[in-house]
Amino acid sequence: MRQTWRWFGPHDLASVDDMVQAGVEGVVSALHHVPNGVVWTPEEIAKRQNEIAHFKSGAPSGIAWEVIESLPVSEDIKKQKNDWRAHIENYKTSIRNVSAAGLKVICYNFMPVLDWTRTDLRWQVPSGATCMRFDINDFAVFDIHILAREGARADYGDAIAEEAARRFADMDEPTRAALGRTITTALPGSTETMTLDRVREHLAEYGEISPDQLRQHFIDFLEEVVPVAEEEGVRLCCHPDDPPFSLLGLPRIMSTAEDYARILEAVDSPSNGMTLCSGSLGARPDNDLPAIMKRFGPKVHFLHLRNVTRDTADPVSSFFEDEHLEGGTDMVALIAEIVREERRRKAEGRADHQIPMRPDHGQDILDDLQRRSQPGYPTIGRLKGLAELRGVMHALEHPAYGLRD
Ligand code: DNO
Ligand code: MN
Repeated sequence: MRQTWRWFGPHDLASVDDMVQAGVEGVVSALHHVPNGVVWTPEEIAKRQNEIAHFKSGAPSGIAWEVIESLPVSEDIKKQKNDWRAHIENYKTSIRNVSAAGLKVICYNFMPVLDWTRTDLRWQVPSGATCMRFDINDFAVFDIHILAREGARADYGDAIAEEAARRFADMDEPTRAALGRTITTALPGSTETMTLDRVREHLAEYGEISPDQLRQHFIDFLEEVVPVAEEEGVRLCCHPDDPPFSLLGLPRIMSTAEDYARILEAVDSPSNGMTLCSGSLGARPDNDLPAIMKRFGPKVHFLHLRNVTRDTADPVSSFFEDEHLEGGTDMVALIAEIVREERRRKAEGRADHQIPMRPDHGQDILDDLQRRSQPGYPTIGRLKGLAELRGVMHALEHPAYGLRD
């Protein structure tokens, strides 16, 4: 695995110096200030590359921007409305521009309206560390009572709906407003909070779009952009839905192994691949991460490694972001499958035999607790995760003590 780290740019609390000290080999970044649908220009791309290439002192850092996360797919493209055709052309231009700058891995997602969604960004675990949590009951409070979406109650079982009613009654106004803000703040890289009316408008626009139709829109998009990626030697890799189930009645189509199989087969190309995010997919008990790695190995172009612990074994459950080696995913088994895949690629002489991996999120620990980083992206908690994952990787790759098959 190539050890990478997400960096939000010069405003990130972690500096380039910090990344190098953490043992980072390559950087994952994006031009968050460019609106969705707009072309990434060579100038803006070069500027970010230059920021990463230097320490605070101005000396060369020795690390480079290696993975794009994300080149966002606009809502217009997902809905095939308004400017979607122009946005697809812009997407192609951006692929060409980043490729000309040497960037060959592009992560994106196809989640309608909400990207990753949590109900608590600083949930405390017994040690005093904090992490992100998705609580289905709190989400139902928002959906049924705060947003008051028509028909919402029917999307939850009685137990959840009743618990949500109790919780809503117990919450004061500021607590309700804070919950709404947590859920509707477009994360990450942006601090834009959608008003409830804006959320309702979005939902209305998706009203008649079924999961199959959204999947078709996705395939239409890929049929346009994958040939350009192929020409450029660029690997596109779709991030899974997070959490991997429908929210607010919106279609979600990249939540399971079967969802990936359909999309990867529909547009079969080395440039159409997957971002294996163990924390996102792992929030569903029926997603077996080592098996997914084994099944899609050659198409896995980027790895997000983290772990979640679910409250229940139900398909739709509350969960929190646990430590990297704790939780529902057997991380050693998953990394073993990754090492096997990398060995196969190496044997084939593939240049991309090392798959870029980042410790996806981390818990806030030690000084992180005072620093208020971008939720999920504390420096020390992620460094801890990276170090643990690196340890597992070294052990499994060891010529004498590591994996034999
Ligand atoms: C959260 C991230 C996601 C991811 C996008 C990829 O931390 O893993 O927001 O960046 O979904 O497009
Ligand atoms: Mn992820």
